[in-house]
Amino acid sequence: MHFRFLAALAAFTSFAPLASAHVTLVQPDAVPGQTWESAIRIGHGCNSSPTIRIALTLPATWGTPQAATKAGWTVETQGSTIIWSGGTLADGEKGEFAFKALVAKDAPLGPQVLPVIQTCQTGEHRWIERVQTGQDPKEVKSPAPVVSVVQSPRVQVSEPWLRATPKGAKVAGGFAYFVNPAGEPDRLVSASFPSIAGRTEIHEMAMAGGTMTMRALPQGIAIPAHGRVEFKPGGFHLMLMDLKAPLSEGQSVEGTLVFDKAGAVNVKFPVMAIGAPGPVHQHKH
Ligand SMILES: [Cu+2]
Repeated sequence: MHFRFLAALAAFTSFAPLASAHVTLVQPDAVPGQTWESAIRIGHGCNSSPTIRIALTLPATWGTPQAATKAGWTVETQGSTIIWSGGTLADGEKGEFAFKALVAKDAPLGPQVLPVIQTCQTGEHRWIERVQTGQDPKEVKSPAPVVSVVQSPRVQVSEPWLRATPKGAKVAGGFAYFVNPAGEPDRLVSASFPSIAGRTEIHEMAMAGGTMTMRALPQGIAIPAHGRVEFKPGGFHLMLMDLKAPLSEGQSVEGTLVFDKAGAVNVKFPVMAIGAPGPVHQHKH
């Protein structure tokens, strides 16, 4: 089975620093009448007991789901439920379980709850609760993952981070991956961090006459259809300017990224050490 796009997506999203990760979807947007490729991401076991079985139920009106093979696990489908079993995922380990399904042509737009039953060697988690409108998601103990049925899928922002700054610094760098699941290009046009920066620009580093220089991209940057763009030290970055205070490791800063099509996306940027190359490279893969 081919999970071409998802493989690319997962490679860049699997280690995203998720706050109190429960069970989440790698690609949370699905389009009516189109094949939805996603994966559920398991963040932890049950009270330190490893996960040994996962059952995910998709809407009954959608096409029969198909799961990607996963080394060490057996996959079976019962109606619209996919069951992974026979493997072991340690409590502290993050796991992704990929699948795809055809979204019903007449699927109503909006959020759709997907129940997940996670069985561990000892105990289980029933991720079946729905977050009610107006309710703080943090108050819900076992929220089910939610797929958004949308007319066109939006760009996803993964692994956002800001680099800590030395005392007195007036600028800081911001980084993330942008993955565009849509068949149309999108464009990151601007960014802002009103709580800490007077203004923010989109920059690139480029060789000019043998030296690395930085230049502003006032038109922003295109995120190609079914493509991704990586912001990282030494390459594209967000440049936070007129800093109101230094950024220190461990802090987390709210930013807003504005895309042509996806609109304004609010993102929490954790602050990493001054020398940090980024979250991906800290992982021992
Ligand atoms: Cu810059």
